[in-house]
This record gives sequence, C-alpha cells and structure tokens, in this order.
Amino acid sequence: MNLNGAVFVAAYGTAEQLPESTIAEVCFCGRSNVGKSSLINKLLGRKAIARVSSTPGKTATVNFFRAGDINIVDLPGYGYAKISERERMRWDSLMNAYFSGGRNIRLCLQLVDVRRTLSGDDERMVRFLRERKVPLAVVLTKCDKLNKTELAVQKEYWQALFGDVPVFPFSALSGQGKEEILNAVDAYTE
Ligand SMILES: Nc1nc2c(ncn2[C@@H]2O[C@H](COP(=O)(O)OP(=O)(O)OP(=O)(O)O)[C@@H](O)[C@H]2O)c(=O)[nH]1
Ligand SMILES: [Mg+2]
Repeated sequence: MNLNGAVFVAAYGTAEQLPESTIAEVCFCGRSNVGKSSLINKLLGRKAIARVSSTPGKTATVNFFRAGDINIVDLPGYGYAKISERERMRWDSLMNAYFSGGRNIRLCLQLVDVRRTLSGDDERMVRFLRERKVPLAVVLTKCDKLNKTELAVQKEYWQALFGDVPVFPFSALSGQGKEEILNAVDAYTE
C-alpha cells in the first residue's frame, strides 16, 4: 500500500466537532510522546504533515489525514501528568465519542515505547479498545534506541503480552517496520 499524497483534513477538539464516518479509518493510539505523529509522517512519506514535538501533549486534538480512500487518524496522547482536570475530561469525552460513534474503524494501531513495559494507562486503553471490539495491532516505537540483544528481549516481552495480536517493531529514524505496517493497513482496509 502507498499512502503518499495524503492531505491534512482537519483537527477536532470536541466530541461535537467529530464528522460522521464515511470511509475506512485507521487510527493511532498511545501515550503522549510515544511517537504517533512520527509514525504517521513516516507512513505518509512526509516530513511533518503531523506535528512532532519532544514536549509531551503535542497532539491534543483528533487529527484526520486523507490518504487515497482511507482516513488516517492521529489521536491525542494520554498518560501525560501535567494536565488539568478540565483537559482530562475533554480527552475522555473526545475518545469516547470517537470510539463509540459507530465509525468505520478498520484498525487501531496501539503504540508503545519498545524500551518500556505496559503502563496502567496503556492497559486501560487496550481494555477500552477490546471492549469496543476495535481491531488492534501493536507498534513498538523507538526501536533505534536499543541494541540487538535488548531489542530481542523487549520484542519477546511485548509479543508474549499481546498474544495473537500482531506486533510491529518500528523506528521513525531508520524506517524499520514501515513496510510491514503499511501491509497491515492494506490488509485491514481492503
Ligand atoms: N529515536 C527515536 N525518536 C522518536 C521516534 N519516534 C518519535 N520519536 C521522538 O519522540 C518525540 C515524540 O514524538 P511524537 O511523534 O511527537 O509523539 P506523539 O505520540 O505524537 O506525542 P503527542 O502528540 O504528545 O501525543 C519526538 O521528539 C520524536 O522525534 C523513533 O522511532 N526513534
Ligand atoms: Mg502527536
């Protein structure tokens, strides 16, 4: 699959703003700073169509990108401590609306930092997705930060944790894993 030539559609900050789902959607979920926007840029073959920042909490809206006949959806991150109660409530309501609106979500890519272990927030997120029967695959981000041996250990940890769910090691720096993820997007959206 080729997602080049994508265009930014819009950013939605509240549940009411979310447009109706008409075409297939692939969304990207994970804690703040895990690398969602970086992965999207890589998949779309663009340097900065999705904004990347070393400060957590960069993507606070639901951002749609149109690529061919699918929508790529960058979701706001979670697990960022310095956030007001009001912002947390907005996040909850936005995510609930996105995942409960009978949308045409073909695949949710759940991102986790390959160097870490599953956080409580990740666990809640995955449970939430499973309860809603959202098709799930996992991306292990920042694989360039580990050496071969460490990478093997972490891959085994994540694959054992997720069982049958596909797990894709990825690096936005080297592009490792890009083709495999594009193939998965293809398989789930055709
Ligand atoms: N080394 C390395 N750094 C990465 C990789 N992916 C992302 N980063 C860095 O991690 C930081 C966060 O990346 P983003 O793509 O903005 O993360 P995000 O998940 O979209 O974050 P929020 O929008 O805050 O939810 C940036 O400094 C990126 O350059 C990767 O594969 N390798
Ligand atoms: Mg982001």
